[in-house]
Amino acid sequence: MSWVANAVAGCRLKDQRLKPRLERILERLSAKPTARIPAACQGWGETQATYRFLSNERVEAEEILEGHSQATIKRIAAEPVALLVQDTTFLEYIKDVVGKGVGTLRETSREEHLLHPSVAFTPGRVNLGVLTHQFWQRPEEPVGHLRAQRPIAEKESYRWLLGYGVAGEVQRRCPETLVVSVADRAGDIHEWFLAAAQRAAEEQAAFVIRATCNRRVAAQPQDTYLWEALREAPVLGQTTVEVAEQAGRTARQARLTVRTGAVTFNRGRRRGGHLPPVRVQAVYAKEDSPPPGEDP
Ligand SMILES: [Mn+2]
Repeated sequence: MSWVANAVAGCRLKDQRLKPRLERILERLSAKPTARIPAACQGWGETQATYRFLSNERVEAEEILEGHSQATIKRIAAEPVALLVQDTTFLEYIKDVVGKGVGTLRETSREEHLLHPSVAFTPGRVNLGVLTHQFWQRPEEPVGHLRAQRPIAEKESYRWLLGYGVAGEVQRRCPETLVVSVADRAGDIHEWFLAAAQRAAEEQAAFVIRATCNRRVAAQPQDTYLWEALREAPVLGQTTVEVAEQAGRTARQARLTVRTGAVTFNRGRRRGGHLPPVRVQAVYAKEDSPPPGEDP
């Protein structure tokens, strides 16, 4: 079976007659992923049919993704390690507000949507597929100090917890695979560590989250900070990474020393109380001898 047929087989569309259409659309768009719909489709009839499908009120995004997600979970189950990478991407639609035929006047409205998918990869960077997506529009942003007071569920950081929940569900369904939820600095939130610690063992996915701040950690004889605590931690080994060129920096290979240690993050302050302290395994990678004049 082709991957497209495989991805559509598990879809439960309300109108099952639409499945061949979905299969055709996936074939066309995956063959030319950067093309506009008319350029990806073959002929005007097919283009119109695609637009009809996409504007069909009875077809939900979840229903389209479901079959592909099921197929992705099967691929994950066959791997020893799967990385479930989540991140937020911004989709911007510019619409002409003024109709055609009114001269050169051009007025546009901007509509921004946020998309937060979980995509599965092998450690060798083979894409295994998309698991879930969260799609939303930002409500009017309250001013800064009000924003900090909102409970986590109302904040966008809640997306990361939902993403970790997805990883836990995949772990439960793929007990032979080490499932690792991966996030950039936006995922460094105390609630995530607590959620991980509180989950039942069979759905406790591992996680790798880039640290965003130098948190206070519990230590004897007195508390210290994360970077300080890890500077003396046991060395796991050395690794080399490619450092990309940037303004004021030439590309180079950086030799990193990797250390690891268990640390306890102190309780987190939140409106109406504190979150309990939580113990995590921290990994510290540092370039020991950067070229003269360069930051490590
Ligand atoms: Mn990001």
